[in-house]
Amino acid sequence: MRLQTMDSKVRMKIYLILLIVGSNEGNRELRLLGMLPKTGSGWVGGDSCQVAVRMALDDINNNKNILTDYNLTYDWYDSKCDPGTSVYQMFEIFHENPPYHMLLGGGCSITSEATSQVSYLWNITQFSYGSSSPILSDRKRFPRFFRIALPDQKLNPARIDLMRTFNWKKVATINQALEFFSVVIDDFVQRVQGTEITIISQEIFVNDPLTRVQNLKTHDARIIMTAMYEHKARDVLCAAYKVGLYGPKIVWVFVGWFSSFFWRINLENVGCTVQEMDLAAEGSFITGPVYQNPIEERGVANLTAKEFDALYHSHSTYLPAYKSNDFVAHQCYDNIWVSAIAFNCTIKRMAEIGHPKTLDMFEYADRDINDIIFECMGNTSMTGVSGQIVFTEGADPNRIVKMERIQGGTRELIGHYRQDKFPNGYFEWIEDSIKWKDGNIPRDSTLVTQREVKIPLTLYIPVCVLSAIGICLAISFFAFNIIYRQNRNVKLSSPNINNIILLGCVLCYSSVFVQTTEADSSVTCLTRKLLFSLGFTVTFGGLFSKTWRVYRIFTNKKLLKRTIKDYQLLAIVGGLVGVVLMVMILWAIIAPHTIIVNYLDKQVYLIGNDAEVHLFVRVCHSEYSSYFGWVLYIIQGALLSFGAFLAWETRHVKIQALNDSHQIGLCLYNVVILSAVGLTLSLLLADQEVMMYGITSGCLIIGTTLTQVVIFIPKIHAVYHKVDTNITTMSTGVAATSMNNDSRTHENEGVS
Ligand code: ABU
Repeated sequence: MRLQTMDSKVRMKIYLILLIVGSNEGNRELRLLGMLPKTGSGWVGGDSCQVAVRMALDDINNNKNILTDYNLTYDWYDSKCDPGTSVYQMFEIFHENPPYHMLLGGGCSITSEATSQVSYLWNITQFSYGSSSPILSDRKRFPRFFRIALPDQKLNPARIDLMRTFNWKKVATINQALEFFSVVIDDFVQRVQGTEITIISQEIFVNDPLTRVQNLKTHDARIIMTAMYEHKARDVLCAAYKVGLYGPKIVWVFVGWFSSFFWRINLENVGCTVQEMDLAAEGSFITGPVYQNPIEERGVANLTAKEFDALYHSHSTYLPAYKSNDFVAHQCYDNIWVSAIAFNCTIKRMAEIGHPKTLDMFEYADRDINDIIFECMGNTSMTGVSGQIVFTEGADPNRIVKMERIQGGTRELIGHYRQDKFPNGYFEWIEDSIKWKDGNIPRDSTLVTQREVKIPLTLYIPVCVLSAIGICLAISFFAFNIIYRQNRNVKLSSPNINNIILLGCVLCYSSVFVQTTEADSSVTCLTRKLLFSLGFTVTFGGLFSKTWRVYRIFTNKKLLKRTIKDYQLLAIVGGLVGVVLMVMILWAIIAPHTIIVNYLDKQVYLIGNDAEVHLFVRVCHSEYSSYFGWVLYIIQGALLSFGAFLAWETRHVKIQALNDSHQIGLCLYNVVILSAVGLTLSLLLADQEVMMYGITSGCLIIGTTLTQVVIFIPKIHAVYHKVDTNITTMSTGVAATSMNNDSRTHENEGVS
């Protein structure tokens, strides 16, 4: 009977009449008051519950073995899943109606919490059929409260095992800012402490979850545990759609007591279409207890769960619209039966102790009667259509957890988690029931793999082969120098210095064997620089020292008679090498090289939309490398400038075997062009180590090869074509002379 406001005097008369009449056997009324959420938001399964309540009342009142001589009645009000409404209505009804023996509800935890903190003050026991909040287990706060539903934190072991099953180690949580949901999430967080699972983000929202959902996306959350009422779940999914946090890689985990198609209904004020909500919800997991007795057994009502199911769905008051919340029916049915058993126990107990009243005469002042009801409730143990029901304090039952998944827009059963089995729970999956998109299990985060950039063999080998060919060429020129050392052309071209030049070329070539990546020691770091710097210095030092000798002789008459010996030129080269070595040694001492891992942020490759490859390179780093590098550049630049000057000054010495000025010009041209190209490209390709290696090595091989070819080919040509070695000069007014007639010493050591 739905309670309407009626004149209190009339009600009082009815009450007195009922009290007198009710003392007659068979008419004694035991009054239940139920809270059924039928409107509002949160959970509104009151209608689905009420059908089962009617069935239970009929079954109990027609059963001669229970509450004999008593009539169990049930009044209800719409709690609207709202705490304020629930308390206000309860107060009004208690005030205006004859005493109730028990308060049944709420269907929502927030109404149970609000009412059970005051209902005990009326000396009334409260028994909920559907409240899942963990805090309701707290007897200090809710002294006369029992419930039949499994608290939501009991689903957490199944959720954690779900993560283990699919190797999800990173999880985010989001909950509505209610104590109920915060406690569920806190329990989850505590349970994962010390496991391999990490909480990457914990979001809490009061009203609009949009910014929190955005934050989940920012944290790259993929697996998201939720705790909220279903209208808030709709807001969350819509927000997820709006921020793009949906698709096959996103896995939401919702609770099982949401209505069947919670993501598709009541979308008027949500701001997303059904299609958008379908996209956002697809792939979500739903974990909830099995609400009906999984064992085919007849309980106290002489019904199996299946038989009850059939009767429920064929009941005259059942409407198809109740389907979305009809999971609660078994608990509602058992809710009435448990109350009846507790009342039965109370009646007996009162008779045993010779209580002056019978139970139907209960008034709110009768604390002692409520104590008996409470004690009887606590001792009740029965098999119902929802399963085994016991009320051991602090021991919520370990029910089987049902695992569902939203697939193809519908909610499909995929398995069960047997946490009823001691000691550890395990999954019983329904074979092939999970349909992952493209057969891929989503990852718990973007898969970031790191790959070292190495110089590929396809580049390294050709570069090394070219370099080796260059070295062979240098050795060939060296052999030529040795074989034809008595040849006049070779003699005049300073073969010793030429060999030094070749040594420099070999050093330059050798430097490309040392890779610029995969640096593994500071020795490797210095080696390439050392080889190149020494090679460059020796090559151009040798070349320019020869030219310097020509310059000295042909720009100064007095020196025509004076000898400039090879060892003096070698000393010059040695001096230059010494300077370079000193710089390198100081570099190694003052700013030793270390190996650093350089992440190439601009080079992140996406594999599908779920994996990234981050490239890194191991390179050499020295704190003052730019300073020491510039010192070397300056030395080499000065050498080149001086060489250019000498080449220019000796350009009129017209004996090929003697004067390399034209070849030097060509070499300088090459070096400058190649250096410019190399430097520009290396600046442009700062992060492209492989490309850098290829370009610098290429420039080096081309430059070195051109240098030795330009220097030596004319000499080979002169030897084979017997070119005349007469010396003339037209520079700076020095008179022409003939080396052939003038000095034997000159012939022995080239120009000296
Ligand atoms: N029967 C729905 C459970 C939700 C709640 O405890 O509020």
